[in-house]
Amino acid sequence: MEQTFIILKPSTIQRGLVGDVLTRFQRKGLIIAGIKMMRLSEEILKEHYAHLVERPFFPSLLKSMMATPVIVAVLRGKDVVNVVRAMTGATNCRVAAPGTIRGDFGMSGQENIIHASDSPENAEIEVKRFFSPDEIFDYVPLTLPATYAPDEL
Ligand code: IDP
Ligand code: MG
Repeated sequence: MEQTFIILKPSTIQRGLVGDVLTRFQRKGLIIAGIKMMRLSEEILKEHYAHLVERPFFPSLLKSMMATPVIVAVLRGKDVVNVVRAMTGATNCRVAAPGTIRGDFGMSGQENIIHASDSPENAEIEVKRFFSPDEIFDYVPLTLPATYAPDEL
């Protein structure tokens, strides 16, 4: 089954929203294949946000992402990359649709609660960037046959 990678950003830790955000993914029927707390280094952030390093807001983004440890997780499910991006919502929380995580929990463009991989290719790269193979678990939740039709599995 497809995997995606998420970061619960420092603003989410600071504001006590970790449970609320994770609950949404669990209620949706996604499998948590890996989860841990870690501090992000400048080095890993420059790699992860390579597409933004030249932007004027990058120093502020770096500082924000290093303000506290973060929670990183690998979620598994059918078409999970697109499902999680849709649940995440637009980058700026003030524009993100109500019902999305950013739309419901935030007010900022930078402090926008969560990172989620934007393509299956990037998801694979990001999972490898933040997790070692022994930190990701293969198991079949008992709820799986009630979550999908047989031909979807
Ligand atoms: P995404 O997180 O929705 O994929 P990206 O464009 O990849 O959006 O940007 C990565 C992160 O950089 C955003 O989630 C946000 O925290 C931050 N960011 C993006 N654009 C801006 C901006 O214009 N001002 C401040 N922070 C920004
Ligand atoms: Mg992005």
